This record gives sequence, structure tokens and C-alpha cells, in this order.
Amino acid sequence: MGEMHKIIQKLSLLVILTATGFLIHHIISQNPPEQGHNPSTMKSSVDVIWIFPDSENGLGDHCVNSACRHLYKALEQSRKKIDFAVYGWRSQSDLFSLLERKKSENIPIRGIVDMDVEGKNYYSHTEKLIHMLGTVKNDLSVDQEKYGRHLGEGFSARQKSEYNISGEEVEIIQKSKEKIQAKGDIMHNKYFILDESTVITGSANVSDSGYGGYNANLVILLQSVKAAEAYTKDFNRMYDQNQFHHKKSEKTSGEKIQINPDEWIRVFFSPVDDPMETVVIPSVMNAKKNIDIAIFYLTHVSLTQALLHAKERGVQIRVIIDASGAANEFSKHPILRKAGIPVKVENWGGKMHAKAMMIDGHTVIGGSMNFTKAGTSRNDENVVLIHSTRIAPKYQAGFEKLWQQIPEEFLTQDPSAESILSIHSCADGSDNDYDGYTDKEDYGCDPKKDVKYRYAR
Ligand SMILES: [Ca+2]
Ligand SMILES: [Ca+2]
Repeated sequence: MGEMHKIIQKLSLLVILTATGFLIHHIISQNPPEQGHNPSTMKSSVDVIWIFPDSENGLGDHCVNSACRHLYKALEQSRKKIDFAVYGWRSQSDLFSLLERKKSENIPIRGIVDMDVEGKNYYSHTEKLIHMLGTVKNDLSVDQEKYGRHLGEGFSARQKSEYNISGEEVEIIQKSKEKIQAKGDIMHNKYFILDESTVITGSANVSDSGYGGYNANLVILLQSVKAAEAYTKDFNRMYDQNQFHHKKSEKTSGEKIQINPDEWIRVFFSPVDDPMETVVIPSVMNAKKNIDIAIFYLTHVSLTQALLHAKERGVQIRVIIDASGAANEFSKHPILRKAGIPVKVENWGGKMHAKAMMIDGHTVIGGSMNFTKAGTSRNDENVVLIHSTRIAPKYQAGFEKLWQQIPEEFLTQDPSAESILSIHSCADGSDNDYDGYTDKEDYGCDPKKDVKYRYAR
């Protein structure tokens, strides 16, 4: 024992001293590591940031609001790895140049974007991004396998649904005005995973209207190794295994990710987790006091039924819905109004693009998923449930601000997304209501035209 033990002790000491010396040398010779970027010592945190619709600056290459600056800073601080899955890319040249710089610094960057069956992306700078990075994949082959290689002739849709409105059974039939074209399922995520420890997600697209700030959006910031792991798992199955949409097979655990003793989150991915049935509807069913919803599209039948049920139980519900979302033939907001739920249709130039709700002052649900059947059962989407009595009031304050901005008359009338009624929509260079006419060409923007053109319904 004795002699041998001493030798081992001496050797161990030598190893430790050498290692320490090396470590000190290593630290001195490098820039000090950025705080919060060492996963093992990093503190977990969760936050939400509202992007308020900035009508004055309009559509443009802006990255000035706090959410966009946060994304910029987090990308800039990334040292190890940048993964992102985004619907597409338009404008946002600061973020674009930053990725270019990160690439030149040899930070591994991998990206995923959407493609339709003809290999086109909705956003104009997506191709440029794909060329610049050379490491961006998409869902084209999965879409083509399901829908073919060309846009079909389109189809008419008809939906019959039933609701109990204040004790009365009501049957509603809704039909599409124009033929719907199947362009493929949508890779609709808007998330960034940075250095295996930070996730930035939510409803904002990387565009002039999204992070640029023309639309209203809710951005979610997660500092959590476990959250980053869950998102990376979703990213890898798309990136490495071409598992988009219905090809995804493994459900997410959906387990609580503890952020601190008082706060936890759960994350879910469409379509495999069916977040509408798994998390959104059960949360509405459990609501006891109030629900505030900020949403782009609301066409989902069972969610509408759950909201009516909550209203019957005495839960106070308010909804802000987008004007173009409200103009959708399948929108369920008239049914909610019929049951006495206050629904305001926004009237700013940009969109109500959030997909979020707050429940009972302790829960916020947000992400990329619209409250539609496609959102929960076909597209690639992510939904975060945040349990926090600190975050819920923060959401609430932003919701209240938006609610107060919208005139009372839009509790009963729906302003057309492109009309004199929607502030700045007639001078933003955008066909806000997708009817092929922009700004002054649009009937809703012509004061001499019949007033009916200013309303969507
Ligand atoms: Ca697609
Ligand atoms: Ca228009």
C-alpha cells in the first residue's frame, strides 16, 4: 500500500497541477466566456415579449423593437451552434449579415425553411439565405410525396359544426368562397436554438412585418438546457431524417421543464403531439376565471366548443382576432360573439399575428400554431405552455394595451384588413386582404366607394 500509494498521490497531484496550468493558460489565451453561455452554470429563465404593431414605421427593413434586438444579441453571442427552423426569410438584413458573419467565424449553422410543392417559399429572401448558408433544408420531398409536384385545380370546402349557445343547439354551415389550393403542408415554425441552451420562438416571422414590427406578435424566450434539448430533438428529426409533418412519429414527452421553483414550461410540436387536443383545449377546460386570446386565425371547432363551455361556467373571455383571419369563411368568432363573448377585430395596418392565450393569471400559451385544424394536425409547429404568475400579468398588460387601442365598434363590425377603417393599411404597399388590389386600388381604400367595402362581413 504505502510506497505505491504515495507515488499515485504524487502522480495525481502532477496531473492536477498540469491540468490547472493548462486551464489557466486556456482561459487567459481566450476571450472570457460570455456569461450565460455555459450550459452547466447557466441559470434557467423564461420570458415573453410583445411586439406591438408599429404602424408608423410601416413595413421596412427594421430590427429595432426589443424582441428583434434580443434575437440579434442572442445570435451575436452564440459561440458553439446555431440551429433554426423558420417559415421563410424576408428583409431583416441585419440578422442576415449577422448569420453571414457567424458563418465566416466557423460557427456551425443549420437551418430549415418551408417549401410548397413547386419548391417555392412564401418569402422573397429565403432563396438568398439558402445560397448564403448552404446548410438549409426543407420539407419539399414530403410535400410532393403527399400532394404531387404541381398545384392542383383546387377544391371547395364545406364544414358543418354544432354548438351549444346558452343552452340552445345551433348548427352552422360554412363554405369556401373560392377554391382552396393544396400547396403542401407548412413548416411554420419560427424558432432558433442557440448554443444548446437558448430557445427563441413564438409567432414572429423573420420578415419586415414579423420581427420588423408591423404586425402584433408574441415572442417567447427560453434559457433552459432541457427546452433546448426538446427543440433540438424536433430540429434533428427534420434535418437529419427528413421527418416533416405526418412523417414525425415520436410524441414529445410534454413533461414539465422546471425553470425555477415557481415557474415551469411544457413544449409540444405539431402535428405529432396534436397540441390543440393535448394542451390548448384542456387548458381552456380547466380555466376558472378568465381567458384572453390574441389570435390570427380561429377556425378550430372543438376549441370553439370548449370556449363556449367555459363561458357557460362563468369564465370571462376576451378575444382579439386579426382582420384577415376574421374574414376567413371558416372563422368561428361570430359564434363566440353570439354566445356573448367579446371579440374585437383589430384595425391596424399590420396583422394580429400572435397565436396565444392567457389563463387565470398563471398560464400563458404561445407559439407558431394558429387555432386551426391545419395548425394542429398537418403543419410543423411548436407550442409552449408557460406556468408563471410573473409572465401571465406581463402578457396581460400587452393584451390590455392592444384591446384598448381597438375601437368599441369592432366588437360587432369587422373592418376589412385593407380599408379606410384599418389604420395605415391603405398606404403600406401591401395587399392586406389578399384580393389582388393594393392600397388606393383597393375598393376599401376609396372614400367614394360604397361603405360596404370597408367591412369584411
Ligand atoms: Ca411545405
Ligand atoms: Ca387588397
